[in-house]
Amino acid sequence: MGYRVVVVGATGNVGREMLNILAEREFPVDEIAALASRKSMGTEISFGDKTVKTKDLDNFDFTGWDIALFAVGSEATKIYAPKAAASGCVVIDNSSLYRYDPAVPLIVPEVNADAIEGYKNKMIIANPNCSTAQMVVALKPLHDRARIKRVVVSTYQSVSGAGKEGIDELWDQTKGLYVPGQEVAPSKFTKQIAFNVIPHIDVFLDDGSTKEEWKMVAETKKILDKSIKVTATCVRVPVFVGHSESINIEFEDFLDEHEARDILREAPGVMVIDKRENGGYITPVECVGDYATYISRIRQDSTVDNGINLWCVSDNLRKGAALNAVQIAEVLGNRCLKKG
Ligand code: 2RA
Repeated sequence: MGYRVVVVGATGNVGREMLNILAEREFPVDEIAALASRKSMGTEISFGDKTVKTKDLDNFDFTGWDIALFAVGSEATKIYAPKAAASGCVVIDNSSLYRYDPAVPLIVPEVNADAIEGYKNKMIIANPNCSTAQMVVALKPLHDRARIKRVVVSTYQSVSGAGKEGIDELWDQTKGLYVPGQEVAPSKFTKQIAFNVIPHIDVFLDDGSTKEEWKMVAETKKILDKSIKVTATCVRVPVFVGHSESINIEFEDFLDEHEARDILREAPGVMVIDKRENGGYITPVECVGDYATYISRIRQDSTVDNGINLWCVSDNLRKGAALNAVQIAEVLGNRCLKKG
């Protein structure tokens, strides 16, 4: 006996990855429904070795369906997630709409799976921002050992975080720089992204930070520990898939870099690639399509009493979105929606 699973936003990058990962991990699916806007209705999408045709989200009845993985923006989520939840279908939402709602659990299974019991409040579970997910996977095992006081993170976020349009803009601009007459002005991003970096993701807030940076602070506190001080600088870089992060961590207690490396090697969801030699570290092009949160460059920060620096890379469409959502569904199924 399996589950009747809906993927909402099946034609987008994250929606397609949700279907791929449900099949890869052999999630027990009795029936799958791939939903998209009316204009995309009938689009054939891969689901393992099968294909499914998209149905119209607007007319879909969620009654009798067990789990709905949402991969659409907050506006559409605001309309359809309550409909699904009211029909008794548990929503796992990748948008930011419900992440900061105290009644809605915000889950990274390797970090706070126990909080999933809160799904009963609204029949909704929130998936974190991609840049948060990989970071808390890295922080959790170290926090358990030496209690983190403060985190300073700089991100190097790929253009796929901005959707298909972000990917297209990098491709078209890069091509345009080499093919006369095909120059492409910035449209999705505020400045040229090809061969450039942009220290601005999402909107600016009154304190001078961006909403993307605020998300990393707020979500780390909700998922891991509200006492941890977090400051972030989120930067868009000309990489198609794979977010990278330089993370500086200050602990309550001293943690030796060798012990930190050993702890991370054993941590769930983590792969350590850390040799002090050419190529002894992870780069984003190497993480694409993987499940792991990769960690490299683990070293003492001798400028403070109890500091560690590290480099963290993960596929933002997978651990940063679709994989984490499917892992939440696995925990939900195993702990809360037991089938005969
Ligand atoms: C980005 N984290 O990278 C945001 C949303 N996916 O653009």
